[in-house]
Amino acid sequence: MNKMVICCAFLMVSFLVSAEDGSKLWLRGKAVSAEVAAKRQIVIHSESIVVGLASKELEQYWAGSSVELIVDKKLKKLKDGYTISSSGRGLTICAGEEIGLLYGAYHLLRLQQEGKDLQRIAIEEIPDYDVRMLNHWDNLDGSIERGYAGQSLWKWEDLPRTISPRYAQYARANASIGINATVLNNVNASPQILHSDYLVKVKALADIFRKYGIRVYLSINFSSPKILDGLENSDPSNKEVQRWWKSKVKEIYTLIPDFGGFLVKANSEGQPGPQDYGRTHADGANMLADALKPYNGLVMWRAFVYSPTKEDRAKQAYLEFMPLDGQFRDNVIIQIKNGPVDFQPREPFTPLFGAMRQTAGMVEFQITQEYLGFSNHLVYLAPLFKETLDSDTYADGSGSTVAKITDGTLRPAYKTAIAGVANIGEDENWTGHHFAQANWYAFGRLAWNHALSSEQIAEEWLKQTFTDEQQFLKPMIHMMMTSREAAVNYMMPLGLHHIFAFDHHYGPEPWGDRQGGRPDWMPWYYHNANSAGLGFDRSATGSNAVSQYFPPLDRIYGDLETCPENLLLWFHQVPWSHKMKNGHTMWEELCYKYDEGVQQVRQFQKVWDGLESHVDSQRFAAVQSKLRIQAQDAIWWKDACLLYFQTFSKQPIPYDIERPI
Ligand code: GCW
Repeated sequence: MNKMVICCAFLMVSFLVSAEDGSKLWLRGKAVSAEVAAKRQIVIHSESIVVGLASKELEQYWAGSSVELIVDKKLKKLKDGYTISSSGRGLTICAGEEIGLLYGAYHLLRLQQEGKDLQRIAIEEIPDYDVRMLNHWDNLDGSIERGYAGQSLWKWEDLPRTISPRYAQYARANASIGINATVLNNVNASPQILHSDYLVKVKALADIFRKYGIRVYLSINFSSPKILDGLENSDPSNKEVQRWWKSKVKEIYTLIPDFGGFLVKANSEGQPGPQDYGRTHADGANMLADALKPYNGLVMWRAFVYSPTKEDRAKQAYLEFMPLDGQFRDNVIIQIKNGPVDFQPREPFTPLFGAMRQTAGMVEFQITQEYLGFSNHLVYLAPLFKETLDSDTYADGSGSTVAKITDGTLRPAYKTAIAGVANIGEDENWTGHHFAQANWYAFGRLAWNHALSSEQIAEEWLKQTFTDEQQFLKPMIHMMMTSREAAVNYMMPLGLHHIFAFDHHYGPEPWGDRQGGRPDWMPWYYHNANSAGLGFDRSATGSNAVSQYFPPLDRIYGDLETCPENLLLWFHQVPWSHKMKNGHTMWEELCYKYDEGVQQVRQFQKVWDGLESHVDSQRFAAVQSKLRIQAQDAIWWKDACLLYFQTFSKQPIPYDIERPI
């Protein structure tokens, strides 16, 4: 073979391989043949771009009977949802808003891809949250804070003149799962994003996303007036500052008429905020809310605040925000992380949910796996999301789940919302790990309908992304469903938290101690290992964080005997010899849990290896090598943590578990 031929052969192979890559996400429907298309009609009655898109998707991929798409503005109760019904003549998708037809079209295509029976359909879908939003922690230099899937998708240098095809692909993927809002930039926000030069770039993205029903939001830096335009300060009570925001907001809406609003991290981890001028979070949020209100814009004001005071970090958001309850404008929503510390493998829900009675609150989840093995570990997050959403706050009596508190059921709100910190980057497969795509998918599906089960979402996703063969689905659903608990087991079982290596948060470092470092950034602050035991005493004898929960949770969490064992070391410092429900001592149980995590990942490897014939070679190999890393990391976690904690427990590691290396 001459060089040319070899080269062509190589190109052919790489073309074939890349045809099997993960770039298509869950959208793998096959284009229908002209013959099939000729047999059915897709009927629309609207000139709108969104409806046109819905019809185009169906034209291309829908292999069933004819479909008629109808917008009926009277169908307000559907919000941006839809109905799908079948009759002798075919199917009808009805929606109160045009975007509902696009969502309905994707629903049909999903059913088709899943191989569902499409003979008789009667579907009504109304989304649980008004704003279903991704938060990108993307910096203007292309890096992503806590991003593990390559650089940012947004090519700020090239915008607005060069438009990457991935912008539309991104929007399409989001629309297919009902995500309708995106915050483009990091909450640690550069003031530059509000510079006119950047706003035209933002507009270019907004123009693409609009077709898919997605509104653009921006994270703002509270000091923008001062930094960008040299105002004396950025004090929210300064009239000039208020005027500055009003005119900035006007400039934005002139370019982007459907702009969503601002996301704000203020007086948190060194970011500027109203407290710099002796004002409150409410003063700051309301100033922005007033500027946005004429355009129906929203302010998502984050409650992720803590500082190295004597007060338990887990209590600080509540302490800072509760006194402000009732002071926020109706277009402000307090964006609250699911747990009170920071996206740990397991946390109880943040007690602010339900406690603020006159202020809208929304959940912020982290889809990117900052604390869950980056894009190396297979950790399916739907069970974690559901754990928070289904948690009963007891705020309005039993049944006041976080979901019902935030979706408007128990606390009617101007707008309801839910956010997930995105795990998306420019990697070919978008999310680094092929299975991390499932977390993007699951977030969107739960934001639409939080009653869906994690299993159901896993099954849908697997069928669309891989195959609907039962021999593949059964073991893989099981793997996905147990993967979060496996990660908890090998990283931080029994309610341990934040014993990660400093700053990057990848591996274990329970021994970590930096001279001069902030105590609330040191692992010992959280694990409190000593000869007496292990864990953070948040009961009445300790920080009394339990008192921030409604009865009976305060008592349940506060008592060592009734506290759920999976949160034991979150709420209590527990003696090494404490008897667990299964008869083990706490120390033994810790050992067994770490070991169980390792064994679970080993099992994941075996299962995956056995499924080779069901998966294309490229994705098979990629996942296989990631699982290898995960297994090694699990052992690393187990050995490091057990050997370290053993220096305090002074107990042997049980002989029936794998010995530390
Ligand atoms: O989890 C922590 C991260 C920071 C992040 C911060 C936040 C964007 O380690 O990187 O900053 O939370 O949520 O603001």
